[in-house]
Amino acid sequence: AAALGLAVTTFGGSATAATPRSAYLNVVPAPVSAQPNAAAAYPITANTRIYVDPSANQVGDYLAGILRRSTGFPLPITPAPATPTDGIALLLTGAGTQVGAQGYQLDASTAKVVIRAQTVDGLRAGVQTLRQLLPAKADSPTVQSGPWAVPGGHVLDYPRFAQRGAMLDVARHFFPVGTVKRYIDEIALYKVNVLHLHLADDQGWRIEIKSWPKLATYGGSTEVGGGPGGYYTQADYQGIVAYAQSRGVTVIPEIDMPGHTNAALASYAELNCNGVAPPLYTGTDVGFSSLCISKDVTYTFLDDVIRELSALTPSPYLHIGGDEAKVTSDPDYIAFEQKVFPILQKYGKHAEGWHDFLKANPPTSAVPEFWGTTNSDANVTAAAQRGTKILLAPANKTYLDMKYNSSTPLGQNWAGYIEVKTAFNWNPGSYLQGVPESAIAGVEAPLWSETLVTTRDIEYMAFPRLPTIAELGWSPAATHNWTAFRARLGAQAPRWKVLGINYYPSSQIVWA
Ligand code: TNX
Repeated sequence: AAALGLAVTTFGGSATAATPRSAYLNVVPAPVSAQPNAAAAYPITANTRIYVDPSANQVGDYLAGILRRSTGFPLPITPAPATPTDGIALLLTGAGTQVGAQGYQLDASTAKVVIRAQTVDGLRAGVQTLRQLLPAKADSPTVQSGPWAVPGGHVLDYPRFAQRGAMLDVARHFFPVGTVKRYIDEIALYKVNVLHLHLADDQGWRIEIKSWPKLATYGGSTEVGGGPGGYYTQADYQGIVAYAQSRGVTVIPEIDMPGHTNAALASYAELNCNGVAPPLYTGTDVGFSSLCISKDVTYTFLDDVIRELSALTPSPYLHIGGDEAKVTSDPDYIAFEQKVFPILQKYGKHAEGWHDFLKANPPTSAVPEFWGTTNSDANVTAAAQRGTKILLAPANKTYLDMKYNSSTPLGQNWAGYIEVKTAFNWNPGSYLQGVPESAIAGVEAPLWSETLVTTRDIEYMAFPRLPTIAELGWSPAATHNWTAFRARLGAQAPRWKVLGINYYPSSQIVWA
């Protein structure tokens, strides 16, 4: 056991039974390194100030917003002096170069808490760690009684992979803006930095396109099961993008093509090869629709959609789907993608797409999202060898819509059952044959919504697997240890209860 008061910790180690487990050992995702100092603690009080480097004011506002609600303290935000001697300081100076573009260091002593980073995103990551060091009630939406001790210690932390993503399918069932924002808050807590929004599929088109208005007003007017559906106005979408940005999350929008397009085909007869619009679709089949590859209007349409969506999207990436084009021949598929890649380029965007699109030879900068269920794919390996970065979303590990087991009331099972241990026990750095860790852009957890209707449904499937995939994307491989993780993850439950997050109480996890 570590000497009293100062422990150098690794996350594979076990805590002694006599001492309560330090909050530093329970942070998810596991930091690169964390050293609790049990002799010190910083008490947040009615006099605490939040000092912020002025260019990071938004991060100060975010932290203050959370802590004012639960503590009832004023927590004024003040421009940071060069060397703060009290309070909670968020500084863009003095971080070691190891923290890189997304990392941070955190020091909590009796006098103060200091988070240092090289970027605003790094400070955001540090603030999420600070939240987890505080008692769960610090996340309460109503005023609670203290004390509010930040336990003493030091953290040095930065991500293993640059991209940690969550995908939400708002096409099969539409989710209102408030639900999407809530999900953004939930993923940000685990340092997930990309929200991939699946905005169009057979069952619904969910984003207003001014030059093709019926896409949203008609194509968005239903959903799986025949409900009323819905869509985001461009203002709604910009609100989502800005909200995400304020939490360090980049939105990558997806318009799936050439398949998964029934909602568009139903909205405009001229997009169909036979000139006849099919009816709207409210079932759950896949692979039956295709844009008309041979018609010029198809590419006028896509130019308009990509132009409008690009203008609304700060991210350099647009996701163009490309999966399950089962009624499109390979030559047609390739001809189609070869016309779409230049449109993206024209609007200054790189393509992200389901890895199926590799058969059409996308530019090296395009990012294939691997969703297969085996650990080898010749096209993905060849692309990685050409210098393309791969996003990993293996369906049998990361799909949050797969059932946990045969009695899970929601979800599907075509890629198998995914209990928490299954989601945890794989190594993104060596998962795909012939794809080295250096070729991995990151990891994403997709949540398809054929069976999901409410916020509670979303949360039940995402928790606790979303934090699990976030851990694989952020934490160093050296911290990967199931025995330690099942306790560390379980220690998150009190916070989920405070936040009202619904979750699956897996018997594999040691719940706090
Ligand atoms: C496959 S994964 C799909 C989606 C479905 C999902 C259901 C992928 C790229 N395509 O269209 O919603 O399975 O699990």
